Amino acid sequence: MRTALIVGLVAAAALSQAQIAQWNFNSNPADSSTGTGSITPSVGSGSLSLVGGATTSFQSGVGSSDPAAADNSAYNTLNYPAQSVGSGTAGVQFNVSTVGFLNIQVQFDRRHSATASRWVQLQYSTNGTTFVPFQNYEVSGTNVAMINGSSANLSSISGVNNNPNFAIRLVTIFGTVGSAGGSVYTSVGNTSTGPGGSTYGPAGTIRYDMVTVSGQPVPEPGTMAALGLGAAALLRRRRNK
Ligand SMILES: [Ca+2]
Repeated sequence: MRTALIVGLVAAAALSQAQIAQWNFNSNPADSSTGTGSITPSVGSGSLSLVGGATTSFQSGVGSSDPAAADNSAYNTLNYPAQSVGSGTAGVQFNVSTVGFLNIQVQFDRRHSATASRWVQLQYSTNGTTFVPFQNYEVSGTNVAMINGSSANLSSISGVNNNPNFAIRLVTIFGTVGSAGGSVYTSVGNTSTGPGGSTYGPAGTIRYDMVTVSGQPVPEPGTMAALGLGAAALLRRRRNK
């Protein structure tokens, strides 16, 4: 058992989490307006697209985890489906190759306006076309401030490792206060515990910033060999005791 623990610690040290791609949505170079920005990744490479009829503009990202001291832009999505239509279909899609990486994780900051859906869902794809629901995120209370560090740990999904077709979607879904699902969107501004919420509207906005895909580099063959030799040496030493 002790040998396995030591080998595990050595392996973990060799495989620390690294950023694969990140979008900070800021203009590059910075300009004087948060109403402009960029959809080119600020770290790594990948592409971004809109799904289900959503549209976007750039808006201020102030309050997000973006360390930019000035000109912090965010990706402001709107034109979501009408009430009771299209749960899980509209939002934004990020395509990022995970070739060379495993234990994939996703992190993002978000800000829902009062009339937006209080629920978003992260979906993942291993082929770029079929998307699988993975995790739901609600807004707490009627909070319309930036919510930083929403995350998904996809390390249990081996199919997303080392995959050139990996993609995620962040889409709005039906849900009531405290419970995803059902047949209606519930707005952030709806303070009742019942379904619906007369304030929900397609013009409600969900603003994203610091969308980050990270993973652990797949060990080089040399590293694997060294780990294997280390394990073998430890096992030998243990057997000789
Ligand atoms: Ca930003």
